[in-house]
Amino acid sequence: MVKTYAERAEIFQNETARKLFQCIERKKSNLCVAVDVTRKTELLDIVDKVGPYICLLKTHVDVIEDFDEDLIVKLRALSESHDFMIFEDRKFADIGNTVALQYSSGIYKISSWAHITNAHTIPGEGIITGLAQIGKPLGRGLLLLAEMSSAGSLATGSYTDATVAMARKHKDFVIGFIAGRKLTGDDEDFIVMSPGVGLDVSGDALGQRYRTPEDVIVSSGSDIIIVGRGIYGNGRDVVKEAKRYRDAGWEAYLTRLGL
Ligand code: 5IU
Repeated sequence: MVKTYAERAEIFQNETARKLFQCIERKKSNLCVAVDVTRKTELLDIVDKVGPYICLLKTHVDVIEDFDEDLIVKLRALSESHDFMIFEDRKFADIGNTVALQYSSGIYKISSWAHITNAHTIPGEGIITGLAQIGKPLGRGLLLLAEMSSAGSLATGSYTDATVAMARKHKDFVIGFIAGRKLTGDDEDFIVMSPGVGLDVSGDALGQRYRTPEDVIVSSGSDIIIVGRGIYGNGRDVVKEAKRYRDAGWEAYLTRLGL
């Protein structure tokens, strides 16, 4: 029996994972919007429009040219008023001591505002313990990059398996994976978020590959679809597209439950 988001929300050890699944259930949305734009006002405008339809906002804060503290204040206010969580797609990849500094310090102070962030496992387990030193006391959650959506990704096979093994050792802080499919059995509770989701095109000119929400959620057992340019790309009606992906993601989830 496939468990519902509400049932799984009760199982997680990690507070952020529990809150995210409660939010998904409340809003009937497994949609995460990835907004890769370079201006504060543009980012805030898109987030305000898509906010009602998403459970999670994915940011790349280092591409914002006019970044300042005020952006974080406003993003947090939108996260409260529209009821979504924030995932900074930082993809940490250094030794534990360095990532702890990158997570807590510098200009962005990611740990102070991002409920969720993510890390490559190439450095080994120290990356998790380093990030956990900062994130665990704040109740944050970490996703490990077990697979990538881009063509020719090296994160496959034994690399993906070793990533899952690392996650199992840190279940209080590692809440799941970025991957294209469910990687563990139903008895284990990890969240799978899948980027590379689009309904209209099959890829971009730089190696991105797109699959449909149905493929990702029904056939591959993923939990959350991550959609970027399919929603805010050139000439698109952001609200219309956000609703369309929210509906497609939820339909796919109901199909997976057999409803
Ligand atoms: N992203 C991927 N693939 C991955 C990982 C992250 O596309 O394997 I890890 C990010 C990059 C971008 C978003 O921020 O997800 C997808 O955006 P588009 O839907 O616009 O391609």
